[in-house]
Amino acid sequence: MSEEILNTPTSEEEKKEYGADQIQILEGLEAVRKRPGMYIGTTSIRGLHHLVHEIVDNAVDEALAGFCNHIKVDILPGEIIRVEDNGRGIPTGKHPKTGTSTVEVVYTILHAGGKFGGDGYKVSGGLHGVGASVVNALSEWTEVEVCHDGTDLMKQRFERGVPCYSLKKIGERDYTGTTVTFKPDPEIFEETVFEYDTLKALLREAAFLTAGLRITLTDLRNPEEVEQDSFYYEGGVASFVEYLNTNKTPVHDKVIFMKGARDDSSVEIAIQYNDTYNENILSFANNVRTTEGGMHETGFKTALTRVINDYAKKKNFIKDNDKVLTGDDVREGLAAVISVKLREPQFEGQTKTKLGNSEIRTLVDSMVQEKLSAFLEENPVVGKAILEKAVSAARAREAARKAKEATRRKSALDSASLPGKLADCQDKNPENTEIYIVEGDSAGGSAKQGRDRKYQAILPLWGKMLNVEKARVDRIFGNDRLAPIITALGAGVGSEFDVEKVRYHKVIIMADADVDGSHIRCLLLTFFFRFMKPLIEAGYVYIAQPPLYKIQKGKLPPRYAFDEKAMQEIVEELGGVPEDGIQRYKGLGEMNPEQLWETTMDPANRTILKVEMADAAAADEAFTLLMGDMVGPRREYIEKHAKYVTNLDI
Ligand code: 0RA
Repeated sequence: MSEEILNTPTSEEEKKEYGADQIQILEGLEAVRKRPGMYIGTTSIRGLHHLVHEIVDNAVDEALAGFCNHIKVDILPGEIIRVEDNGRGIPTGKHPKTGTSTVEVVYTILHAGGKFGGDGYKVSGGLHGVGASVVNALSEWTEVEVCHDGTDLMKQRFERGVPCYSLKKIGERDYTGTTVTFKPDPEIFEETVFEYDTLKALLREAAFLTAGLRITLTDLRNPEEVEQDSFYYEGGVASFVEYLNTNKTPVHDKVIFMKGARDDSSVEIAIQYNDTYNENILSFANNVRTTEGGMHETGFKTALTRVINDYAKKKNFIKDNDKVLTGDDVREGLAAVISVKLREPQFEGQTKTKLGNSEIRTLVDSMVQEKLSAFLEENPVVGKAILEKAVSAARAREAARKAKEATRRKSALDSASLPGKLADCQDKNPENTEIYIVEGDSAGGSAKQGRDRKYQAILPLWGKMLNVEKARVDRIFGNDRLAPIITALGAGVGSEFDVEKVRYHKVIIMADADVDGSHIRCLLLTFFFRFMKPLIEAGYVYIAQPPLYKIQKGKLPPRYAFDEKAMQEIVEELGGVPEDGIQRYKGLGEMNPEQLWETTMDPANRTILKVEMADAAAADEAFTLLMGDMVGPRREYIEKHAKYVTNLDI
């Protein structure tokens, strides 16, 4: 076969068409580069990771079709990503509509599946359903290597989406598959350094959702410290639920798995109750996480509540027309994964992560109604354990309602009842204001003196902190350490939390850089995660970064460093510093108000880290391990993952 051009137009007629197509394609790529946000949501680090998701999704589709069982993702030096699969290989022949190869179509035409369908190529759900051409357009360069026929190894290179040459043969190979290598364009992305842990969480999730698929992630950026993780789950979503309940005590031994299908749609659900008080439901449509929920979640919740209430009545746990179990009651301690596949997913909502297809609601509802009722009938021991859990949740709810009413009445009498320890700011516009939650009275005192009272509020914490993981909402109200936070933020708590009412748009946790400080940060994050999740989702939660070292050389202004490495760099830069010029802070309390302001609170100098809840499953695991009642695994975890624990604090 000729090395050159597979797509040379043959007749004048075709040539004309080809020209017009080519212009359209270039315009398409240009549009993507002009408004990348429209296609991938954001050009932040999240957008950067979306690119990998998008390319991996294409390979996962090949696995779902049954032709691929291993996907390798490598992070190469220079922040380059390589995704290799052992599928059939993207078809390399001439595409009937364009005259170019199908490979070129897939990588240059927006929504290749929709418009240029045919040839068996279907566009994947994708994170935003955008496909490989968008990744290509937003990459400095992309190289695609394909072996489709088990003989010829073909390659095409693109720069900023534009082909450098047509698909050409570069060698021979005796197995099929597709390898895509790309370097995200620094002209487009604000951040181009990949986070190993983020990709790891993403790929683990993808492996859970495709039973029997192996996905291997390898970080080759530092040849001296190659990191690798490999994921393979025979049990699919059932394994996922087991994973969510790692280190929790299940209420029943086995995960309950249900599946069903109708027309072109299918649904798989796995559930298992644990003895905590929290619900953890993860839903997916075409392997894309639907954080905002949607029709599949609604169908599941409605059916679950109905099935459990019917079963409770049948077993005389509750009487007819007696107090029914609410949705919250039947979901207390529930870990569930809902995965639906459908032909034309409609993604709605603020972040386009809410599934809008109403036909899915009825499919999920009737499947759960049928399968879960049958399961409970056949497994009365499990059924009884679940009912006991739900009935005790209902009792606690009643107690919580009474407790809430009591606090509401109190605040109604005294409308300006802010916590006594709170030093509020003058500005009342939440967009301008921040609140520092400070560990320890002495640090709290320094913060109060050092702050800019116009827009900075200080809330010192004291007393014994409640272990949030084990707590129910009713106990939160009685806790003297968390109650002031709830009151100061002024937006309620739990299911009543309303992020629109929050009094500060920056909630900054400020604690020491030591183990105790780390514990406090973790507790507060757990509390926000469990009871004020929208606060984290809105990006309002931050971690302050107080310095660990002060470096003073002669009469020069003092310098500050967050860690030992930075300290040594400063010492070097200053050409050496006498030993007594280096002070290591043991705690925030050691800094005077001016120092605290200068290093940690002044927006002009400080570093604060925004808390992202990118992966609720990972956070849930870490929180549980760190704070759950299983001491053994917890210690083990901390010892093994000391590094990750500090990451979590970020
Ligand atoms: C459609 C048809 C065929 C392969 C693929 C798509 C395919 C696409 C991607 C994207 C990444 N990896 C992939 N692997 C395969 C083959 C059709 C046939 O040979 O009959």
